[in-house]
Amino acid sequence: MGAFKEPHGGELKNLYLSEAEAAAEKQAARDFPSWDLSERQICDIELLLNGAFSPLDGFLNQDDYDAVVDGMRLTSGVLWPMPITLDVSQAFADSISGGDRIALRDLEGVVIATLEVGDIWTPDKAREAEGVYGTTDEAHPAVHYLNNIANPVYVGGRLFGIESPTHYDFKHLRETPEEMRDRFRKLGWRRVVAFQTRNPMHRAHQELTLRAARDVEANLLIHPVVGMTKPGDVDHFTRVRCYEHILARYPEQTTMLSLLPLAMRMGGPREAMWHAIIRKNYGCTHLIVGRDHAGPGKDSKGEDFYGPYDAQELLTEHAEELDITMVPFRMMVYAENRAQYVPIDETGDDDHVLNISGTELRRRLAEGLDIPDWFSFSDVVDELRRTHPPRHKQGFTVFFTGLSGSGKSTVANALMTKLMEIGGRPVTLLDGDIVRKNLSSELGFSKEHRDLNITRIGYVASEITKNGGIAICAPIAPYTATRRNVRETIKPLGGFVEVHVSTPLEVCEERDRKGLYAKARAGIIKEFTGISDPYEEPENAEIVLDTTEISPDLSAHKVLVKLEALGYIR
Ligand code: PPS
Repeated sequence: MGAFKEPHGGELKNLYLSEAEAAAEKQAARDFPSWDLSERQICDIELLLNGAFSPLDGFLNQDDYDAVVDGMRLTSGVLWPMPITLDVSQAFADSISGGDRIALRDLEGVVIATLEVGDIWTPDKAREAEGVYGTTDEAHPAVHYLNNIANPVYVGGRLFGIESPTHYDFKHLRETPEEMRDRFRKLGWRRVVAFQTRNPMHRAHQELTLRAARDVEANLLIHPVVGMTKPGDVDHFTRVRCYEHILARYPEQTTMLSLLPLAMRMGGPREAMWHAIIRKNYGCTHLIVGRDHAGPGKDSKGEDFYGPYDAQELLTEHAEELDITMVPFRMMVYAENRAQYVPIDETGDDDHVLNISGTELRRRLAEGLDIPDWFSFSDVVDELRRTHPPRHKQGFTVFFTGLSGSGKSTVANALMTKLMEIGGRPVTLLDGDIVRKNLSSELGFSKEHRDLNITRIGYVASEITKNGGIAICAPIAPYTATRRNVRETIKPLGGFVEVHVSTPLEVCEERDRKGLYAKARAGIIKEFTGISDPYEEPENAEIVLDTTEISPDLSAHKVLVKLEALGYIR
């Protein structure tokens, strides 16, 4: 354990200009070329400006970038594992040169900082992926981001901070490194162990943090990431409410909760080292590093990207240089026979060990099943249940697709009435004709216009689903790719059930309720689906209904039965 220095953590960069300088710079920035920061860049810039990324004083220039990618160090020799780069479009890069000053704006157009442009270069992304993450497999979230979301050109240079990115949420829990050090100093916390997390905390986490703090005789900082975490994680609003409940369960005056607006890369060992340096900058003396710290999950062959203890090994290797001590985390499990949590390496053959995985927890939430007391605290579980209601309380979309005259609208109407009879959730019908009148009145029937029409329907349905309602859509939706996009937008927000109304063209044409087929055959209506325009048959619809032989009532009933089987109604 290294001797404690006061204040701990070494020199802290503060890249903000003084008030007067910032006012002048803001005025001058009106004439600078301007770059709108992405969500990740806003996270990075906040931590650059407030010193959490000390010793960096801006986005990396090319020689530092090369040194970090290849050797995990800046050119000065200081350990720095993660390339913090400003990625911009080719067009923007072409409009600036080294020595220029550029304005960096948040999503609302507020100038957060200016950058004195240093190097401008096109990185070899495969080399960056291999060097930093040890893989070019896009199943790794950071490699996916690098290849598909990040812009192609990097701009390095010094930053001049004008104002901190705005946060409207949990202001009372957001400390800068300087504020955090001040608080530790004021409270006399000479040794502080940080706990990094991107998940809700349950009893096992509390047990292990308490043990870690006791073992190294330190106070505890719960320091969850609230910037960008792994896609699919529990949203930070829910998590922070859970952390607030759990905080109340630590012995008084021992533990603090503060939020870290970091954009994680899920970079395993290198990310663990980055986390350690950041926590040192916040004034912590220790960091808990567990099994598979900042792990990205499985690669495209189903193998782990990193070994479970690679992160601990890397930190051990560089322990001398790090100026923050790792507390290796032993996984805590519940031994039912002892009615207590114990480190897994202290369990024996006689112990009956219980565990609930993240996947199992999500299943129990989705199905409204019991989550036992030994696993979590009731107020934490209540909080999770509020934002992860069981399926019968979630919103969902029923998306009918089929030819004109196939019976979509009639079945959709029957379904709507039956769902309203069941009650409990508001039901909205987005029928083809209704939408074309109220949402898409300017659109025709070209592929482009049909796609736009379906995208709009998908957007409205996604909002309804997100807010717990039922959306019934009944457009022709002739294109597979567009239907898939709608599915992918809605699926993470609730249920999505595609119903292919497969009534054959001959039957639809025979019915010809609106006389449109006759007009299409006569060439009076152009681009008519099934006659002079394509209909791509769905391959993965949850339900296929041919209304030639069955009534609308029975058709709607079949949809209800499916919704019941999936758990969306009961
Ligand atoms: S799409 O392709 O999903 O955007 O079509 P949609 O919004 O469902 O609109 C289909 C209704 O518009 C009438 N109509 C046509 N349909 C297909 N092709 C052409 N060219 C066309 N022109 C007008 C038709 O009444 C469709 O209604 P439904 O209820 O499907 O019969």
